[in-house]
Amino acid sequence: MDQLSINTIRTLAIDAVQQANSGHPGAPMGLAPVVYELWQKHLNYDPADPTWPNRDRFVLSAGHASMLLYATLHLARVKEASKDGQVSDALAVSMDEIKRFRQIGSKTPGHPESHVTTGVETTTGPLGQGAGNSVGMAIASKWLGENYNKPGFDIFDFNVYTVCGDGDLMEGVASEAASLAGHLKLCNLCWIYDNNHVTLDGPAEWSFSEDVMTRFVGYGWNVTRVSDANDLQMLGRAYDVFHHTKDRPTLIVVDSHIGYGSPHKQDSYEAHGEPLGEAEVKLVKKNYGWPEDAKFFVPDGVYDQFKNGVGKRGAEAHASWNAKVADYKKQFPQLADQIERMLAGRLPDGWDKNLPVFPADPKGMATRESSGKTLNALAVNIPWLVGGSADLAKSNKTNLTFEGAGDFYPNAYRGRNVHFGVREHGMGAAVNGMTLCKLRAFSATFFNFSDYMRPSMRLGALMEIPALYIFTHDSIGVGEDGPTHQPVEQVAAFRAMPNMLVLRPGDANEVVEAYKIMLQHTHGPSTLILTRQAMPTLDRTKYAPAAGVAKGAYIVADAPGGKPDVILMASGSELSLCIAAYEKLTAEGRKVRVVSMPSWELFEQQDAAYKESVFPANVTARVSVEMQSVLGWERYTGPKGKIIGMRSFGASAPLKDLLKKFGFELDNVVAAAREVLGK
Ligand SMILES: Cc1ncc(C[n+]2csc(CCOP(=O)(O)OP(=O)(O)O)c2C)c(N)n1
Ligand SMILES: [Mg+2]
Repeated sequence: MDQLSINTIRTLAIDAVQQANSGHPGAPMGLAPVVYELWQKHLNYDPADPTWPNRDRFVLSAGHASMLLYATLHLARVKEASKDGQVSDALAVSMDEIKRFRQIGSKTPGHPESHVTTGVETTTGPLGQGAGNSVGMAIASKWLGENYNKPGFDIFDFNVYTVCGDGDLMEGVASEAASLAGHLKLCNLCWIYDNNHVTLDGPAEWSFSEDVMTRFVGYGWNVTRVSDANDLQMLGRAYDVFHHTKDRPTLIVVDSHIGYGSPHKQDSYEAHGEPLGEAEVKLVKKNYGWPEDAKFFVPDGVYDQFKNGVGKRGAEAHASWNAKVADYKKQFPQLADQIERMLAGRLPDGWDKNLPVFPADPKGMATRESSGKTLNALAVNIPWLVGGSADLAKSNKTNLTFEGAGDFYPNAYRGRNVHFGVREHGMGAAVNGMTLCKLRAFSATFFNFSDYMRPSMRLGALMEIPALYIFTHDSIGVGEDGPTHQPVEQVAAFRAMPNMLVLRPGDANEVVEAYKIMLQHTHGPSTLILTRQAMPTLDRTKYAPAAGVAKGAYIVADAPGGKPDVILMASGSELSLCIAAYEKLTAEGRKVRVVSMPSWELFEQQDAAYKESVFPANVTARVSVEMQSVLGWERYTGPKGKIIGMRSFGASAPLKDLLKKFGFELDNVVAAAREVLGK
């Protein structure tokens, strides 16, 4: 029966790829027994409720092998959950969906997408990302266990399993993640390495010859090997080794054959990413002892096999967990309430109490400063706001310093400050994994190094998860560190990213408003962009309240009667420059409006009437000021406007010299306004 079930996974993958005439049959054929043994005997997973919070997480980092996952979800009869977490009787992956593999609107896209298919724990495909996510999930499991478990009540102790290929292990992000996991001694993490000696272009030896086992031993992992992917007993033993290893993560190296059973394509890159072809499919099926002409065939007893394996084990484990939680609720109602809210993506009552209010101050402070104060106030109110920086916490001002905040250290997993080390990409992937496990997780680094974590941020956006990416040192305002550290094109690039909420607040009180928006933004990530250098805190009795941030762009200062001749617009540190220009031009008798524009995305969501009220079509004299690439500002300045921004990399010099060189000075803004006014 085991063999029949394994071959069902294989043939479903083969048939789906063949029918789509597109996809990757080889890895599912090689790995079917590995995944089968895991799901049947080890994975703590209830197919009747794929939202069970303490389920083990199964991550397919080798996302191209998606049919391996879809076939398993189908055969285990995993139920579908709606976006708000309601589980229905429908299957997450029906046979019809398998037949619609890679077709428009199907639940079976080419690579697994967590926001499309129930049971897909994270979106994978860009190699290495799933591995990185899995470290975040393991961090989350440890953090949750440490903070919510009580004697006799192990509410959170889930394990995280990740299937990685050669490609995953070649990627830098997986190396960062493995290094971090080893350092943190995450014994709840198990990576399964598909050592099949083949990659896309050809034999793996063309490009990959390091000793993976020694490398992982060096990371501080426990490493074991299974020399035959078809040996269920040895696989079972390897999983047992993982269960018994309580002081480090485990890597299981599995020697497998890509395209297993294919007479002409086994062990060849040809099995990697193309359908086998009708003739070869028949030969493979013959090899498996399968009816040659049967397609999408599930033999009698296979569904029952999964039902009696993972299904039964999962249902029992889930039921005993439910009973435990019912008791826990009685004994620890406050903690239970926290858990319930956290899992539902809600915030505690009073989550926004005691937020700082910053008094007007011409000298003001850097937005990284006001961010640090706001983040700390929020973290006091929201116990599951957890995160850290890639070794720049002191510069990012993201340390949580209130009493009891604590640090997340190896074997001391209670603290709120995670030290990601100089691993931006690994941090991005980990924060996504933590967020997928319902923590409100944040990362932090210099904005210029967003380039090092952008692939993970992009997946966060695709997955529609509320990850919080905090960046400081957001422009040439960095000064002497020079162009290697001065972002120019990054804001434009994130504005171009679908589903990414970008916020570049213009003073301390806008920072507070930005955080409020981010914390309430549940269906996508937020990128918060902050300065290193001080900027004035605007007098909000004189200028409009910072609450306008919620609309993305709002009028901060205006001409009498709301009838301006010229509009100055800015985000971030350039807002105060526009205000200064406003004062000067107004004193000259000109009619000026200043629009603060911390978020294009939020502004674009407003209705036409609001947009027109901020940017009346008949006011064509407009100037934008932003210490970032000019790209895109013409949308708001219009053809007759002027854009003050960056058209080159920055330079290494004291800030005042840079501001002069690149035109971010009062006189230049005033001159631009006069120019567009034509007088
Ligand atoms: C970041 C990234 N780069 C490149 C690819 C394209 N790609 C997909 S699979 C693959 C080869 C991976 O080889 P391996 O992990 O050994 O998978 P196998 O062929 O053994 O299934 C490549 C280059 C990708 N998906 N992601
Ligand atoms: Mg390979």
